Amino acid sequence: AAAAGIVKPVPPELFTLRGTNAETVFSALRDTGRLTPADRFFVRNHTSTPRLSERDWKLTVWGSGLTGRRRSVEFDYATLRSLPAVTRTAVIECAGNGRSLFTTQQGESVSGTSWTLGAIGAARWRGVRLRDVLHRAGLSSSAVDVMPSGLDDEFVTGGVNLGRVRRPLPVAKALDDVILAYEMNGEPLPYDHGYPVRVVVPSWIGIASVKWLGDIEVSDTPLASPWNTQFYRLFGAAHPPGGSAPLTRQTIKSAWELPFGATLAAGETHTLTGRAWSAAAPLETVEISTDGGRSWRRARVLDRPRRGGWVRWRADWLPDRTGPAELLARATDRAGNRQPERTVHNTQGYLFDAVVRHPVTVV
Ligand code: MTE
Ligand code: MO
Repeated sequence: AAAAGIVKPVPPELFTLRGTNAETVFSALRDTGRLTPADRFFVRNHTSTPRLSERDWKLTVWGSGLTGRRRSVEFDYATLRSLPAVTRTAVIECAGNGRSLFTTQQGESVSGTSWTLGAIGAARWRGVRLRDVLHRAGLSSSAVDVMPSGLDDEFVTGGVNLGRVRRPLPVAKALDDVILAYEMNGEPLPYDHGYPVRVVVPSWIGIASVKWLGDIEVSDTPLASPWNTQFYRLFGAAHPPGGSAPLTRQTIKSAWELPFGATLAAGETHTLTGRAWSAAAPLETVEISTDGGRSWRRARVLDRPRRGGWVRWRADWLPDRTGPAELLARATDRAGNRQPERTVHNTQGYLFDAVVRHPVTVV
């Protein structure tokens, strides 16, 4: 199948199309390992995937947060590749992953792309440390914010041109674990995931991980863009007027590798699988309930938990009654974060972390 503005094939057994985006069918992860193959990795495009070439590509690092009189430094692709390389596994998850559940599960209305739970993937990213690039460019001790911006088309919404996709990072995060990646799972980045170079900001919401990187503004005064002012804050009655502070870290979730509304036979033991992840700390436990949350038992966690990665889990279930049923899973991490029963509403539907009531039918 072809999708507007996405280069890779997006067959319906692997992806659900949502506007200019493709959501991974969560149950299609069942036969994958801890890393999500690029051909199943969700795509979130504000406009469409540009087909850039590494020969013409360059990165411009500029702004008042650089030292000296240069205030603008260019890196071509070969120079970037000559810097020390690092490899890191990191999840990229859209801030709106799970958004449709505000409506289907909590009866609340929200705006934005109507993801279920498949706006997430985990990959092994190879590239250079943003820290190394900033130091080579001449980072000043007075720098406070660093703002990568993409080479895809300017984003126009409601008749207003918001410019290139860009979002500031505080310099402390930029110097910590952020990488400029040129490989995904041992291959050059696919076009849809930011070829030739993207930012990867571990544990932060997906918008921070700017694709098709073109320039980085380094500033000695705070920077803003629509992606940290009008979007990616919590708005609504339960939040400060004007919204919360800009969102940074992702939250905690779990999901069954089973279609919503799957049919299961009564009187048979089913080995059910899923995944759980938390941005704050390694996963501790995954509990499941098949009686609507009255009783819980532990699922078997199959992977060694790591911060910023997900674990696969497994649980057997022998349904004894036919009819509609709900499967619940609840993740807890080592910092004591646990999925709540409800997520506090926010109008743009970010950071849904509540226990999902996954509908199935027993026949
Ligand atoms: N970077 C650019 N340049 N343009 C975009 O539209 N989308 C962002 C981010 N980086 C985006 C971008 C959002 S909202 C998310 S969730 C992630 O990329 C998705 O990364 P993926 O498409 O590789 O899965
Ligand atoms: Mo996103």
